[in-house]
Amino acid sequence: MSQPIDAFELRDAAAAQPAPTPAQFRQALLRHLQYTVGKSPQKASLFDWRIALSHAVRDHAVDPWFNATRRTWDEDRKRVYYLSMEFLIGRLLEDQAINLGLREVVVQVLGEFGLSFAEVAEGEPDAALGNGGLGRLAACYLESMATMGCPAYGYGLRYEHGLFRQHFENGRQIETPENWLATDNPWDFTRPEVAYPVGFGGALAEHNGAWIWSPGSQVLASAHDTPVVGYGGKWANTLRLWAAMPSADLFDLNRFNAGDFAAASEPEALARSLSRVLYPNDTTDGGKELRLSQEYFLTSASVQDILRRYLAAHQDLLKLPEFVAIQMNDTHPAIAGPELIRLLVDEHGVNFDTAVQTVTGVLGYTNHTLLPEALERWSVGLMRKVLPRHLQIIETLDTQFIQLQGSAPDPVRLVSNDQVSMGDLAFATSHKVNGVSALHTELVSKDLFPVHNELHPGRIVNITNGITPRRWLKLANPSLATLITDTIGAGWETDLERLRELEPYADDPAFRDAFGRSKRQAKEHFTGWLAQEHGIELPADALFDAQVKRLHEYKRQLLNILWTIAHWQRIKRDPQAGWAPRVKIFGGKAAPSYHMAKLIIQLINDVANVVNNDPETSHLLRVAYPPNYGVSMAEKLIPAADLSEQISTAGMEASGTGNMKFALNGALTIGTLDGANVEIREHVGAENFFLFGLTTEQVAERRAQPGHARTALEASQTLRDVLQAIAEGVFSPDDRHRYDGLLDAMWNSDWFLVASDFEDYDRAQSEVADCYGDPDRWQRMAILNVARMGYFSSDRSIREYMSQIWNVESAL
Ligand code: GFP
Repeated sequence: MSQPIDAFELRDAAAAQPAPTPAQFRQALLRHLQYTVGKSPQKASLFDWRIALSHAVRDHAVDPWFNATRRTWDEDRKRVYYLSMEFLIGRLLEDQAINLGLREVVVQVLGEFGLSFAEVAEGEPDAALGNGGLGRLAACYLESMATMGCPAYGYGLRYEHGLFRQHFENGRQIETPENWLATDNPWDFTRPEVAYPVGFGGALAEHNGAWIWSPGSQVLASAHDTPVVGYGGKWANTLRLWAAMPSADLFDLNRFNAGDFAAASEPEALARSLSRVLYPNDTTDGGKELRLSQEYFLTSASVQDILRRYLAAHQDLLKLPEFVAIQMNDTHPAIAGPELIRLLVDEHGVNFDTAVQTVTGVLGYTNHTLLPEALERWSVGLMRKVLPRHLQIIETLDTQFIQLQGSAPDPVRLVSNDQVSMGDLAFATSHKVNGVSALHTELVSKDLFPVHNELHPGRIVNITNGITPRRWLKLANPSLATLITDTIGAGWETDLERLRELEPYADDPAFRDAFGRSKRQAKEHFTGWLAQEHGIELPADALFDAQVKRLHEYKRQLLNILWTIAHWQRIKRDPQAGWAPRVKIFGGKAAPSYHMAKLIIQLINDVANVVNNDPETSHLLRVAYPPNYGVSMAEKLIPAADLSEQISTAGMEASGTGNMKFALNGALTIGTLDGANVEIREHVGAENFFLFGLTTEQVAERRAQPGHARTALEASQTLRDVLQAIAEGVFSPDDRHRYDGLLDAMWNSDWFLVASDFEDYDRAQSEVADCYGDPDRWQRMAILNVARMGYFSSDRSIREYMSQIWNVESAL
């Protein structure tokens, strides 16, 4: 008989593993190279080294991970579950090495083999499991939860192809599948034993007053875990990603043997499509059904896993809120409410009203946008087809919600005009709803959910977004991070308010010089990479003026490129006017079916083509648009930027987090009073921020004025000249009419108020130029920006979530 094994016989995981000596780490690395990868150092490729190194680093993550998991069980702690369709985690190797305190030893040991950490790490594909701010926020929050010792799981989907890969052909965006899983993913722990059936469609039947749902089809959700280690390696949580697995019977062996190979695999392929891509094009009915099914797939598997874990240690389901907090990242997982109610009522016999109360105690909902297009609405027909029992539950919730509104003549409905409103549903089933910046939360209360807010005062809270300083300063900007540590000592990494200690140095010429040198290093690092990777050469002594984010009309990349044209025209008119050389950097993807956003991308590339090849101006103005913007490009680009463009139409950007990353890395912001710009400006000081543009109230007033676009254009000769050049085909000589639609929108609708804000933006841009011409002043402002960004650490945000929404304590 075998001896029962205490897993921790292997090692006492509670005892912190001492940092390895270089000799020990070298041995571990070579062991993995030989026994995990099967290569000798002489024959190993960079790929082999990276896999071996990832395993050697990963080994150090396992103990804190075991330890945290075991302690959470032993101490019966409340856990947080963060449900998100996106986790934009990017690369993990350097991130984990930093958080585990291994970076120096890795650098040294790789050096012994003639390798640099940067070149080895560069081969890691970005886990592109997200699109923009929402997904990157989820990744920052995971890291902060681990750093703060908040017991938590991230739940998401393991998209085989993530978001698409972007490249440009004749300036146009072309999408191809992302292949991040094509080779070994060393961070992935496959858990084949953790698999849940998720049902779709089928029929409902009543039996003795209870409803029985018999799904028409089923797909298995199979778990893949990645440890998320906090800074200092004291705690680690789990990111659990679900992959869709067809159940074995979906493959038709008989048909296959009869030679009908494609048909034999079709049902299997369909099942797998659930975790193939993020954001399938949902302009078709099939696309919509797939998207809703993906959301349910994520939610159902996660909720089943959460209940299984809870029931392993408890019996009373009504105490769920004491031990479980589920955060819904936007409306995508909003089906969690009905799903939990369904499981409590149909499978555990809980009374409906009690189930609703319990579920509401568990759920929280973060709203990330006021844009109607992003507040999901599913047609009742689709819902009935895919999730008939959930629709029934939602209809009951709707009836209750109407009753709650008493005699209101026109009550807010969860289901209206044959559509289910997932925002209203998420609100109705959560005990707390949060906006992501002070301004956004105010608008959520006033404009989006005024009725809910009146019925449930106090349910809406604000938690301004944050970013992790480990990834966005320590990892991304080693030269600045080192300067900071040399100046104020270590510790700012977990106590970002300590950056305040840099303030007095803003007036110290020696520090200003060192600060300038660190910016220069970051610029050289970025331009070196850009030249090598994309063949784009940029002068590192120019002002780097960057706008990198998802392409959307409200974010107004158009305003930026129109101003760029105006600037070019001015330089051409007066080349000797002492212009400071500028590089306009753009980055970001457009949704494949978003025509106008794709046209704006093309315009940027067309302008780049003309401007960069103009011998009169190319030493003074360049436009760079490296394709396929993502986390690892951001890590190089953001530290290199001097100016951060945060120029959305006021009232439309919920928060922004890129704005925080740039300011923390010493870029000055040119921005509107929108999202978290408002708070950034308050923190860094109005005098250290280039403000322009209409306010949220003025935006509403302006939009109500008939013909506002034409009026604004008539008042701006500069902008008219720009539009004229576009209309004449200066940037599209092969197709003069390419931008007719865009010009027509500028003259006749201009919903995003590009024309209305143009002149003031232009004024702010000349202030930028003046200020950049005074390096001492610029440097001082940049240093003060860095020093005053402590508030925007995601540790602060997570602390607020823990106390205001999750009611959970740190285990550290
Ligand atoms: C969305 C919002 C942003 C916000 C993030 C995170 O991201 O304003 O900062 O969510 O809350 F729009 P994107 O759609 O911009 O990526």
